[in-house]
Amino acid sequence: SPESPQRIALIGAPIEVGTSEPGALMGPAALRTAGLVRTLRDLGHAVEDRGDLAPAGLHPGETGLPAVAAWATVLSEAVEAALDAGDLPVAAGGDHSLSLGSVDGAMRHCARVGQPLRVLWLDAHADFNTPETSPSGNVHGMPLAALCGEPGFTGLFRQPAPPPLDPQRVHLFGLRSVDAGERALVRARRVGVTDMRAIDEFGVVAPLRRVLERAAAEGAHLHVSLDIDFLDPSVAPAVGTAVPGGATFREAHLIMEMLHDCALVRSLDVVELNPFLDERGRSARVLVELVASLFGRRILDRSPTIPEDLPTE
Ligand code: 6HN
Ligand code: MN
Ligand code: MN
Ligand code: MN
Repeated sequence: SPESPQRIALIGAPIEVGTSEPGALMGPAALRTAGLVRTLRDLGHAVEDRGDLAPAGLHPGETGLPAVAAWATVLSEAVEAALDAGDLPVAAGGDHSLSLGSVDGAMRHCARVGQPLRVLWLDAHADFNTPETSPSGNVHGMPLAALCGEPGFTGLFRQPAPPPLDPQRVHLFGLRSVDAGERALVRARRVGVTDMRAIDEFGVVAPLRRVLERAAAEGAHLHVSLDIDFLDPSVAPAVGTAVPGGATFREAHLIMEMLHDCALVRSLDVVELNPFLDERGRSARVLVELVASLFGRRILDRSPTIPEDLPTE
């Protein structure tokens, strides 16, 4: 049931090899300072803080594909092991290239237990560039393309690799900045999309409900990847790639409550927090608030199944 306590494994990934804007490696520390562990424990969960990962043999300051691959490997191993042990892994970043590892780990776990994997990507961006289409060359704009098996990423994943992620089981939510090359790819691969235009027209509830119903119907493992730039920069300024017109706090909060109520979320990334750009810890605190809602904090106890969600008393 959605109310049951979880065993949560917090996995810090202080990684910024995927971006050209320094500061994201302080993300895990800022999330801890903002009370991530304490908040989840106060909700009744058993939280094990596994500390920060550090790929063996990776020299500080090393960049490029070898560094990205080293991070993907350690993260994949940590997330897969946590899932195999029945824990719910929360990967705290760090830039969005960390999802190369976390989603890869979830893919391996799901392949072994025969469960379909669905990915909900809360982000201003599609992160579906390839080295060919990328205007910046930054790997944090490419993880979904790599995970979905696009060419140009040889040597990134540990071998043998599971079959690539099904792009039609990926849903981009909050999209408002897409590069020309990735736009064509997102369409050709038929990635699911709820962009800001759709959210403006229909709100977050109807589109998200559809995504969750599909996941529930196939008994999927839902992996949620929360990029802080999903939020409007006025809500969460600690972001290297700010795009105006993002989700409000209330929209994000409602999404998290719906994700909690659906009880399908089995792994989570919290990425792209850049504490160097924050205002007195505000963005880190916003993220902790949102994670708390995803893990069951509610304003008042109420049934999640009241028809039309109207309060009855
Ligand atoms: N992120 N589409 C841009 C690029 O450089 O490929 C921005 C990517 C941002 C990635 O926010 O995780
Ligand atoms: Mn499982
Ligand atoms: Mn992203
Ligand atoms: Mn983004």
